[in-house]
Amino acid sequence: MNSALITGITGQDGAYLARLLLGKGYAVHGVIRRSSTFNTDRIDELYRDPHEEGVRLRLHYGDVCDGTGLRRILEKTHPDEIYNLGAQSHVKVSFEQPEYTADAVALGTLRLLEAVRDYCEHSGKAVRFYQAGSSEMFGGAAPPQNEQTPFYPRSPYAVSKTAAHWYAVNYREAYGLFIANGILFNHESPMRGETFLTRKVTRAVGRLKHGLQDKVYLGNLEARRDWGYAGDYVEAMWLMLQQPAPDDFVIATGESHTVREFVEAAFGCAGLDWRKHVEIDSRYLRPTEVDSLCGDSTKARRQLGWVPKVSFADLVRMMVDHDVELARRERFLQENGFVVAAGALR
Ligand code: NAP
Ligand code: G4F
Repeated sequence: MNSALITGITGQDGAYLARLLLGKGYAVHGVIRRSSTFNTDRIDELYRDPHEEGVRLRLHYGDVCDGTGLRRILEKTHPDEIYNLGAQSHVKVSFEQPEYTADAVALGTLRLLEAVRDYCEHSGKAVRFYQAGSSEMFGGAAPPQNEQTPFYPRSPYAVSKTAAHWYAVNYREAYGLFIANGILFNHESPMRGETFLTRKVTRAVGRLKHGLQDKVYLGNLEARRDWGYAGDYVEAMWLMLQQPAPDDFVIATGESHTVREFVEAAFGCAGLDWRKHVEIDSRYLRPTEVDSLCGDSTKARRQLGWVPKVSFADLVRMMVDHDVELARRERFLQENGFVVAAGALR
């Protein structure tokens, strides 16, 4: 049985990837952070009591800021494939916590690569490694962006992801490790974190529809993003590790929309007029913005045979339908005297 180790398994992509790999018959090991509240909502559906027979999903406490712990997890789990998804992944937050972002995103990757380098050497095992790179690394470079486009990072997050990318390239060249860098453009889903633009908007649409709020405050409406569906993107991660040789790939739909267009589409799905409910709050603006991302994934389409299946319109509809239903339940509980904690209904 193939086995995979996922850092960031409790995040959006970790949850979709774990589901994909379990479906393919893998044993899946996930690294989770100790937290004073439960942080496993997204994978609860996949989780079974480890005392049961034949359990294939196991969770291990760890943190990409703790190299010793990462080494111990490698020794315990003996993975064939590692997916390094763990990160402080919010661009705006990275301006407020640049040092921590660098520690988790750039140094976190370096710590894991160092552990893998030593593990491969002493075990003789050829572990395959996926590094979660980002289109934010292109930042200020003009679209369309592909594997040849020079990086121009515009946030502490993007600078850290760029460092992680180059660490990965260096470890591939220096030590002959199988390391693939995915350069993924924005990908979303009903499991997207609630403070990213798409989910913030679709959550607001659901709550507006059910009379639970009246306004939503946003920042820059003119930025363009190439938004795809997370379920499609984790397939690309897996495909990268099934190739005969490691390489780097841009994963994108090739279609971009402004934030304003996303907002219009999402409100439209619920029959609402966004102009009546959206207000601008400068606190959501970034000191340096990435104005326009639109990916050219020709290489992935040719070499991996990867194509995105979910269109922009279907993605917006999927997220709005999910969040309108979520808000309906929240309203029902409120009307029946329950106090509903944010996230409890996810
Ligand atoms: P996400 O939902 O924010 O999930 C991030 C995951 O990393 C969570 O499981 C989080 O744990 C974990 N994490 C955070 N800090 C950690 C630390 N110090 N040690 C160990 N784990 C830590 O992000 P995502 O959207 O799934 O993205 C997955 C990866 O792809 C990230 O590296 C992100 O930067 C990158 N990426 C995302 C996109 C996108 O559009 N989604 C595009 C390009 C690249 P908690 O649950 O405990 O917080
Ligand atoms: O949803 P966002 O916060 O995503 P962003 O900054 O593009 O980053 C995401 O995608 C990257 C891949 O390109 C990942 F690497 C990264 O981890 C993350 O998943 O913002 C999208 C756009 C930005 O231009 C932002 O300025 O929406 C704009 N925006 C406008 N109002 C807002 C808001 N973004 C957020 N989060 N909240 C707002 O109120």
